[in-house]
Formats: sequence, C-alpha cells, structure tokens
Amino acid sequence: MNPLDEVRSAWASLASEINAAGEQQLAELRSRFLGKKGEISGLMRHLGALPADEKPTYGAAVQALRQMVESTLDRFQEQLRSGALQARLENERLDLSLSGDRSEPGTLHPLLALRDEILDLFVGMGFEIADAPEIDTEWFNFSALNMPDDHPARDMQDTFFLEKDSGKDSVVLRTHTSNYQIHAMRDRKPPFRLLHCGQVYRCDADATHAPMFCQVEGLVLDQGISFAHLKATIYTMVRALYGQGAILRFRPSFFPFTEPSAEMDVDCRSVGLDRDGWMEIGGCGMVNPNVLVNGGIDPESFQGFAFGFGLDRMAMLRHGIKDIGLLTAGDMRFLRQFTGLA
Ligand code: FA5
Repeated sequence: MNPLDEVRSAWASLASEINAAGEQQLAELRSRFLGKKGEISGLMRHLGALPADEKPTYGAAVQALRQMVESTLDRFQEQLRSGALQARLENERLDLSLSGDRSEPGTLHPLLALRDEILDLFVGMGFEIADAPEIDTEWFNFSALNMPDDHPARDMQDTFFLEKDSGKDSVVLRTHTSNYQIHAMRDRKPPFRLLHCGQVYRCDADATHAPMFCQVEGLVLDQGISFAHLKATIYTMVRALYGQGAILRFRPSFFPFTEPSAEMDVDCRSVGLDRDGWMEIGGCGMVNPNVLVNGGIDPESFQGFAFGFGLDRMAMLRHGIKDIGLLTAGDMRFLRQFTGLA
C-alpha cells in the first residue's frame, strides 16, 4: 500500500472506533496509536525507505496525523469525563427544597423513635418525665454539681459560653443534662424517680462526637438506694433496647457529682454489629452528698443514683451508624432507611 494511504487508513480506523469508545477503550486507542510501539511510530519508520523528494510530504502527513489523533482522543476523553460527572451529579442530586414533590411518608427520625422508646421504658419503671433548660448558668451546669471554678472537670466538656463575665454567674449552653439534677432537687421533694431527655452542646466534633447531641438523664432519690439498684435499672433498659444478649460493662470512672462513678460501655458484637470493641454510652454513679446539699436535700435522709446516656450513641449502636453527623445532616437518602420505624 502507498505509505500515504496507510496514514489515511490509520485515521479512518481511529475515526470508526472512537465514537463507541468508553474510558477503557480510549486508553487502549491512545496506546495503540500514540504508544512507543504504536501505529504512528510504525508509520514514521517507513520514512527512511522513501525517496528523498517524498520524505517531506510523508513526514508532514504523519506529524499531522499524530496531532489529529492526540487532539481527537483528548476531546473525546474530556467529553466522557464531563458526561460522567454530569451523570453523577444527576444521580446524587439532593434538592431538599423539592421534598414536597416526592411522596415522602411522614415518619419519626431514628433519634426521636429511640427517645420515645426509652421514655416508655422508664415510665414503665415508675419514672416521671420532666423538663430542664438548655440555656443555664454555670452554677447549675458546673458549680452546684461539685465543680469549683478552677476544677479541671470543666475542661472535660468544652463549653459554649453565651455570656462570660468574670466574677458573675456566666450563662452557658448546657454541656450535659446533669444540670437537671439540681433543678429537680430544688423543685421537688424526694422520694422521686425522674427522667429528662434533651439537647446538650459541646465544642467537639468527630465520627462519634457531635457539637449538639441528646442526653437522657435519670435521677432517683430515696432511702436505702444502692449501686445495685442503679445497675439493675440500666441493665433493664439496655436489654429491653438491644436484646437479652446485650453485654454491658460498668467501667470505674470519675464525675465530680457522683461517688462512686462509672462509665457504661456496650459490646458492639453483642448487639449485632459487625465490629469488635465497646461503645461508651453513658456515665453514672451514686449522687455525691455535696450535690444533695446544693440541691437543698439532707444527705442523711436521702441517697440516690444518677445516670446520663448519649442518645445519639445509642442510636448508632442500634442501627450500625458509623458517623454521628449523619443523624443531623438532614440527608433524605440516609433518613429514608428509617421510614416506618415508629
Ligand atoms: C456526662 O455528660 C455526665 N453528665 C453523665 C453522668 C450523669 C454521669 C449522671 C454521672 C451521673 P459524659 O461527658 O461522659 O458524661 O457524657 C455522657 C455520654 O454522652 C457519653 O458516654 C456519650 O455517650 C455521650 N457523649 C459525650 N460527648 C458526646 C458528643 N460530643 N457527641 C455525642 N455524644 C456524646
């Protein structure tokens, strides 16, 4: 074949194949035509055997072919990429403003469904449900809970201060629902079994920590209350929520407002998760006598226990959720999995 015909036929062959090529075929065409041992290098090798007067025309034709092949392959590659990106954008489109166009059935958020289940359980155990402020003073959030101003425990919970005024009682977004303990003691007379559930705030964020999360606080004051009552109460809740096989451990810990104190961890495999390890769900202990005094209660007459659980963590355990942020991201693709939970 005439060498120039070979150049034309190489171009025709590329033109016939490129239209149907995907990413993989484009890469193959690039290597077949432009690679070191590719067709264009092969065409160049004919140059030496050509008569001197044909060399310039032939060389220029192969060079032009190389440029056309390169620019055509680049153009198709770019089209493929932007097409793929477009398809991905279409596919993953999340337009919350259009939610009314879909027939989304109204349903409970997984956190609310779990909260209601926990409230029901505690009402069944004779607890009364009560409310408490999310914006509170440092005194209720820290000082009355046996944490002096310079106590390092205040650093344990990175606090959002709303009004910080040295020498005065600053206003904070509460860092835990334990502020409720003091409100409860001041508002009521023991004996009582109380439960409070609400939002708390800390400057904290990673896969298991959120800056805003929900805690469930329990407070029981009576005569003759012991750690055994506390354990029995918590076991009853954990097994009702996660099944009789759920393994819970009480790990000795420290809270200024309880003595002795413990943190509670659930064994992930025992509740059906496909991973080893423990997830911490809360803290608890016997109410410190100083706290009773700050609440206006005589520690000689009444004792009791308190506990505080992280509701978001409990929901993560229940549904195998790996990132706490998903619970509040408002992503319908995540939330749709829980439709009909209630
Ligand atoms: C407390 O907040 C204590 N008030 C609990 C308590 C109450 C102890 C009554 C004794 C008596 P802690 O900081 O460990 O403790 O938090 C309790 C639980 O809240 C944790 O076990 C965890 O489940 C959850 N939690 C803590 N920080 C976060 C966070 N940033 N995001 C989500 N959950 C959290």
